[in-house]
Amino acid sequence: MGVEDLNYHIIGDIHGQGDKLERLLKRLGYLRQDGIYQQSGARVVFLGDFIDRGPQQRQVLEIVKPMVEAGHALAVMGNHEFNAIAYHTPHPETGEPLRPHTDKNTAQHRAFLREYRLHDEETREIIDWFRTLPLYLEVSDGKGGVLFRAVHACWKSPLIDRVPQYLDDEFLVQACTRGARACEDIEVLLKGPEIELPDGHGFEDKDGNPRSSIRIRWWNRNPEANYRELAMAPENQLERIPLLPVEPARIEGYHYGPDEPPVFFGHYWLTGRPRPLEDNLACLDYSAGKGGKLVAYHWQVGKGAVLSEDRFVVA
Ligand SMILES: [Mn+2]
Repeated sequence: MGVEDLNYHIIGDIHGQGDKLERLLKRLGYLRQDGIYQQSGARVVFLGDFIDRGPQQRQVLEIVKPMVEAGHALAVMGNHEFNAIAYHTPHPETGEPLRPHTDKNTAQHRAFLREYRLHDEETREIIDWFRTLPLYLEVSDGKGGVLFRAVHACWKSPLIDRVPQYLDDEFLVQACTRGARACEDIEVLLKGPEIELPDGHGFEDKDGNPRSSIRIRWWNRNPEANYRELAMAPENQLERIPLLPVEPARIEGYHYGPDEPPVFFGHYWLTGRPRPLEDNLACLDYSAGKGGKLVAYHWQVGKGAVLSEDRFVVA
C-alpha cells in the first residue's frame, strides 16, 4: 500500500485526557497491538497540546509517542509542548531556564510536573521527544502534491517560509527572547495572532485580567471585518469590543485563500457542534481539556479536498 492510499485521522488538543483519547482511537478503528495503537492503511495526525491541565499526562504520552515513533502517527508541536521545552531547558549562557519558573508558569504546568518530575531522566526523554516535533507540516499525496496542512494555531505563509520546521538550539533561544522576531513568529504559529484594539478600548479575559489586544479569527475572509467580528473573546465581553473596521495593514498576510490546501489546527477552545470553518479550514479543538469533546477529522482517501461536517468524529 502506498502513501497515496492512506486514510488520515487528524486529532485536536488532548491536554492530558487519556481516557478520551483511547475512546476516540477505538472509535476510529485503532487497536492496541504490542502496546501501540494502530490501524492498517490509516495514520493519525496529532495537532499538539498533549500535556498540561488534565489528569492523565503519562497515559496520553505513552499512547502518542510510541505511535509517532512507530510511524502510525504524525504530530505537530503545540504551545504547551513548546513551553515545556523552554521550562525544562537552561539558557546556554546564563543557565537560567528559558521559560522562568514563576508561580504563573509553574501553575500552568502543574499537571505535567505532578507526573513528570523536574530533572528526572524520563522527563528529559519526553522533553527531547517534544523537540523532535515539527512546528508545522504538510502531508504529501505521494504524487508531488500536498493533501493537507497541519499547525497548532495559525498557518501564515510568510512565517512558514522563514521559521525552521524543526526547533534548533539557536532558534529555540531566539524564540524565548522577548522582542525577537523568532519569538513573535512562534507566538503566531503556536498561539495565534493578536492585534491591539484602537486606543481607549479594552476588555477582560476569562480570568478577569484587563486586555487591550484581541486574539483574532485569522481564518475570517470578510475583508471589511470589524474588531468584534474578528475577536476571540469571552461572550460577555464582546460588546466592549468595538464595531470599528480593522485597518487592512493590521491583518496583512493572514488571508488563507480558498485555493490553498486544507489546513487543520487546534488551540482555540471552540464549543458547539464541530464543523469546518471554511471548505479548506478546520479547527479540531473543541475543549477536550475542560469538559468538551475530543474531536477528530476523518480524511478519507480519494474523497477530494472539500472539508465536510459529516467527517468529524467525537469522543
Ligand atoms: Mn494550544
